[in-house]
Amino acid sequence: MSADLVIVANRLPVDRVEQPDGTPGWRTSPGGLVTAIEPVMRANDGTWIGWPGGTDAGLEPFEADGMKLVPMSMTQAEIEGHYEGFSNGTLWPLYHDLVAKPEFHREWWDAYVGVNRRFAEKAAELASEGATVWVHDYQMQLVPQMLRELRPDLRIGFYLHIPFPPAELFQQLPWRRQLLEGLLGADMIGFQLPGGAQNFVRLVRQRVGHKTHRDLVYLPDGRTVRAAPFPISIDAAGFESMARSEPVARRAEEIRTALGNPRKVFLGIDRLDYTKGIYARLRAFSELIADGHLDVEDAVFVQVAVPSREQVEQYRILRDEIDRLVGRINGDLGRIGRPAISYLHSSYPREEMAALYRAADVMVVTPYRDGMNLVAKEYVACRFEDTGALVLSEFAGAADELRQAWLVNPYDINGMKSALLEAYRADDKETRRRMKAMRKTVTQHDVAAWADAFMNDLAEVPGSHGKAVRPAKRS
Ligand code: GDG
Repeated sequence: MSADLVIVANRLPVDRVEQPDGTPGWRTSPGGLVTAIEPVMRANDGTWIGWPGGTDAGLEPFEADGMKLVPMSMTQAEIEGHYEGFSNGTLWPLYHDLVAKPEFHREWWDAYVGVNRRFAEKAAELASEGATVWVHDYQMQLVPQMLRELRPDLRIGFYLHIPFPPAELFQQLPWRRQLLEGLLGADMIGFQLPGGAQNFVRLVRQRVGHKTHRDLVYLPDGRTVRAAPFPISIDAAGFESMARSEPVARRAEEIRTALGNPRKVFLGIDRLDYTKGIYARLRAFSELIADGHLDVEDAVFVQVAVPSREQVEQYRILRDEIDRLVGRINGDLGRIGRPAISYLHSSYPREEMAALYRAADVMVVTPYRDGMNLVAKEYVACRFEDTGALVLSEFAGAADELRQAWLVNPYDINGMKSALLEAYRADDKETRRRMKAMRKTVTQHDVAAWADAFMNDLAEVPGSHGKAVRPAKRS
């Protein structure tokens, strides 16, 4: 097996499921990344290397939905050190502006290095002569350099899905230089926003001492590395057509009926993560009820919190805090059959997500820091009648593009209360004007445009290696 395009990501784009006959099988996981990359994968006969979850060893490569997938096993110690530890206990909070305190443990770092090395070796083994390898996200930052050493013929791209922090924060990392050098193994490094790319270039200049000019880094070996923003997006047309479908329309009606047909439905959908600002947003909403600005007969808040990283201590604490807050709010402010907050700790099929987006009048997305936030874009894509209001944190990458949202600072509870109330009270003309503009943005800059832009630019980095893999032709 040898491939002209290899994707390296911590996770495979499939989940392990039990089939009706009890045997194990695979289901494509519904993430936007798969939708984005699938067409490029098909056009170039690509191979995807990643961890399928769990500790099964010796899994064979297989095909799912026409994609060639190569499962990488992880031991329990690697899951704890590399994934839960260094990736989600060190890098995740550090890269999200220290929303939680990152922990630095040398044995976590060692596990991270070991897993990155194994992934790099697998990519080196599978890539054809001059192939393109696209490495994804914070769990894999050492792969570009390790791979470059093994296979100097390759063209290597890296994309970071989360923010890249300012130098002042990044500098805390005991392994800062290794991570920068790891990334510099790539020909091009993509970030969500221009700020992330600038932070990176500045750090490389200061910490590694390479010459830089604008978005280019000049390495002593003659290579040039480009660091540039590529804001990610969604399959906007796919979401819209799902939202327009008859079953989703019916389900949206059912949801509103089940909620007691309130005048307005507020909605939050997030992985249960401390970066997402769920606690503060629910407090802001509940204060509006307690203050008498909203009434539980008129307004309900549906909060979907998708289980996430449940083995990590901080996530367990957060879950308990939110459970308690919701219990207290509903106990204090709810009436029989009218809770203030309808709280769901669960994940749902995509159609159910579309029905929720369709049922919601005010979508509330208030992370303290977020690379992009696809939920905000999905809501916009589903509002094909140009109705509905989006309340969006200034600190989500999506705020750079969705300027017509009601933008808020999630640390400012009073400001958030005002924005929620304004969005609730806004007249049709105002919401329509804003939604129309946002829909234009999301439709034009969809995930296919994102993947094409990345692949095109990677093919054009001056002095890079490898054959160019071109984006898939799209109809
Ligand atoms: C990272 C960055 C960046 C959620 N619950 C369910 C479900 N989802 C889907 C959503 C959306 C995706 O998961 C979540 O994406 P977000 O962007 O909102 O957030 P992260 O998970 O933190 O993603 C982020 C992203 O990577 C992409 O680069 O935007 O900033 O943190 O697509 O719809 N999907 C289904 N059931 C659920 O219950 N089917």
